[in-house]
Amino acid sequence: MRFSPLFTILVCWVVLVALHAPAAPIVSDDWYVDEGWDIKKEDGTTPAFGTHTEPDSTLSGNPVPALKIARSSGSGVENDYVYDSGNLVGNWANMGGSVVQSITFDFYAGAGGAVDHPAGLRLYFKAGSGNVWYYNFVVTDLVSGWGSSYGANINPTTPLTGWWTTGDDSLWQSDFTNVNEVGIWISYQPNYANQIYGLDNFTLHDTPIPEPETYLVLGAVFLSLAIMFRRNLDASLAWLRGRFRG
Ligand SMILES: [Ca+2]
Repeated sequence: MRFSPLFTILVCWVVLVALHAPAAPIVSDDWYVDEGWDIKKEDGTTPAFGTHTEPDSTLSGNPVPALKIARSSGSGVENDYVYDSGNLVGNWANMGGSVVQSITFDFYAGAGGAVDHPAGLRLYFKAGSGNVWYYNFVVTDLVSGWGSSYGANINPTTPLTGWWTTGDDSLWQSDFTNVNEVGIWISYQPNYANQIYGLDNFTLHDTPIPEPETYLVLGAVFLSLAIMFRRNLDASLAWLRGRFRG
């Protein structure tokens, strides 16, 4: 089977674009200004164990500035919520109405000590019903310093794998349209002082983030196409070179 050089180039381009298509952001907090986030203990009381500073330019971020979370002393297991509630209007509060499909964020792990990651990290949202929904991250997967595009897929009609609540899990669909808080739950390293963490580009998207399996499938498809089109591709590149040469 032979395809024209232009057709081959077009197919390769479409595949490459599909591989790199980013999720479209609905809302994104980048801390270029104070985004109005807050911090509290896991039981809801304040002051929290840690402090938050926004915007903070000492952590860099992508780009500068970001939100800084600091824990100056440590005594046993301590958990805080770092969250947005005051600015939950429109798309933030009604994630079902705006059809949120995923949430991603950049996270800075700078605990110091033996490892830089926190003892625990979850994405969470709290609904008007009182339900708190969590998505756990494997903290050993977090890179030291800034790591980008951590996140989870989320769906307005069905709780996706990974999301859980200790409350009534039949309320997912209605909880999704009545969000009071959204943010991260962080568990500090026990008994370790001067821990620094950070948050940037906390974003709600209208498309899912690709799972690693999706990349594998896309990779396999691309490889098959590459093998199929190899001869055509060689011809296409020669054709292109010829065009530019002359
Ligand atoms: Ca930023």
